[in-house]
Amino acid sequence: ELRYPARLNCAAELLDHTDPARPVFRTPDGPAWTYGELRARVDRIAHVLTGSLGVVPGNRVLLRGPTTPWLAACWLAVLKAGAVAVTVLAQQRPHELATLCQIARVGHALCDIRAVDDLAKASIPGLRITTYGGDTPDDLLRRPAPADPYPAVDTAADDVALIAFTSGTTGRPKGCMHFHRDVLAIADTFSRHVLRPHSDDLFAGSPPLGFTFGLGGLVIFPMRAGASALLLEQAGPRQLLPAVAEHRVSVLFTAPTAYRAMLDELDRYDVSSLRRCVSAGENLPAATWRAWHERTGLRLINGIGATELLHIFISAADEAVRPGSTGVPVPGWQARVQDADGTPVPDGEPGLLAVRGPVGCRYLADPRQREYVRGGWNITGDTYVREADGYFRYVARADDMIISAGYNIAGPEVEEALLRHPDVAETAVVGRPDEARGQVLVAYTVLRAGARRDPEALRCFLTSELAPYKCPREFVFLDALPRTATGKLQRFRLRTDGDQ
Ligand code: 3SK
Repeated sequence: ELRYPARLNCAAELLDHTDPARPVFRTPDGPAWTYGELRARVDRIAHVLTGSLGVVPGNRVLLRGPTTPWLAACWLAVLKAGAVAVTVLAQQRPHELATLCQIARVGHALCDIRAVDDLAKASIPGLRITTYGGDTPDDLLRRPAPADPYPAVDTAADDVALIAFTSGTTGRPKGCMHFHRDVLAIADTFSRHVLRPHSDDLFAGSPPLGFTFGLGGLVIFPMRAGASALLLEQAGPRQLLPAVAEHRVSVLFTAPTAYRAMLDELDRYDVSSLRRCVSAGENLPAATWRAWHERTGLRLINGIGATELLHIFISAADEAVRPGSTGVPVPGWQARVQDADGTPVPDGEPGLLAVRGPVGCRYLADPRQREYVRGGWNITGDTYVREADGYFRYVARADDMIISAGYNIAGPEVEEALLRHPDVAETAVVGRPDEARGQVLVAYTVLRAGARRDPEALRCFLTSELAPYKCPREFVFLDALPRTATGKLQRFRLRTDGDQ
């Protein structure tokens, strides 16, 4: 069981336990920041925040900008000053930002000068915006501030440290509150027991810091281990491989689609520095796991996480990895599969995934809290099967089961089979209403460069892989699948306006 002192400031914990001369953040072009330099910069920002900007403990401070050491420093400074960091994504547009600020009652914003236009356009009443990275005297980094260390505010372990928004594939976004102890708990469970980082590891990855997958993987986990991170503003599959090769990245965080996309370019880069590759954000198809293993010799670490629970709670590494399965509950977490009434279902049968552990869902003033937390369990909205030996296998999002002519079909199973075809880069299989069958399957597919759009070839391939009733009625070819800003597939858009 994890035990933390009753008074705890997680930013101070992350900053104060590593040799100040060790590197913490680097970027592709600038010199590395050491832990000592980071601490001095965080302290300076915290002085400005609580001095001229008038922030007091408990105030909510929005953070917005590309993935840079300065964004990470602002996040740490807000927490060190006892305020609450409200993390958002750079892609969010003015009307979305206005909604998030209203839900989280944000009073201050620290914003990269390059990302300020949309925030200013949102015209949020009462919001005081301070930019960083610019050259005006009122820029956060140019304001006068004492050079003394900033004593961390004496927060309680269960004071709110951050509010992260669910990406919301549908509906109004939900703000998830997380405590100071939660920040350490994700490092002391998933990172410590599954990832097992070394202090000389270099982390990198694609998820932005506004997505807790990225905040954990690029700031919290490396800092908790006294390691360092390469922060990339552009971190698509095309940028990741050269960055891994050039900087000798050892721990990589990205989504299944990026691993699949990187396969095409793998031969051009030396990725021998990689030790750990984490895949989360979406289900990892076994075909992608096998292809990555074949080409790199590395066993991808699959994981399921949620913004509500801050990070990954089911996973497996090394020899414990089983392709096609997510893994087992991370030490410190419990998981089970239950029916809609909360009764556990037998092993081998599909049901709702329910988890509990050191971090829980706490929506900010949202009645949907009652749907997510039932009987002390967090109901993630995923359909899973627990195998007899305790492994958890993903079936589908609970609302993504397709019922066709009386058959229950999980779209991801058909997708998994289609991904075994060499021409298929990405695919999403959804149900379309049909008078005779209730629903029929439609496969939206992105082909690899140069491949021919040949629905008959795909149909023929699938009939050798799956029972005929699981074969899509229609194949639609797209240049890209619709995704949220955090990269999650928006199936509802395919169901409603798939012929866009
Ligand atoms: O939402 C997710 O999929 C996720 C995955 C890993 C870690 C954190 C999150 C929010």
